[in-house]
Amino acid sequence: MSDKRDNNQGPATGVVTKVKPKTKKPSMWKVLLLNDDYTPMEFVVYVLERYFNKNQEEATRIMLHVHQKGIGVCGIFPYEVAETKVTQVVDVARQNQHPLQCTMEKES
Ligand code: TYC
Repeated sequence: MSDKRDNNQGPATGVVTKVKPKTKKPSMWKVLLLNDDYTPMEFVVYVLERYFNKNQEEATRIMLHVHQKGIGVCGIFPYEVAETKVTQVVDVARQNQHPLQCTMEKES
């Protein structure tokens, strides 16, 4: 057994394939305001200015849209931001004894 050939061609080699990292962009959520018959228009405008950084013109436009159509988008945010906005709006409406409702819906 002295004629065994050494077949080792050197260090092991192989093709290194990169696995495509499957990361997804965080999905965005629409924050929606709902119309009701009792919340004053000025209060809705205030909420849009205070919590959604709208100027008076844009806030009024969104408020009137909700007033006329029943529902409207006040902003689109990552999940936790949207959740915080909904909580803030519902809380401030409650504190002021207005029935204003705010909810969120997945955007993409
Ligand atoms: N409909 C209300 C009114 O006539 C105004 C209003 C607008 C209420 C938008 C809620 O999300 C709302 N006073």
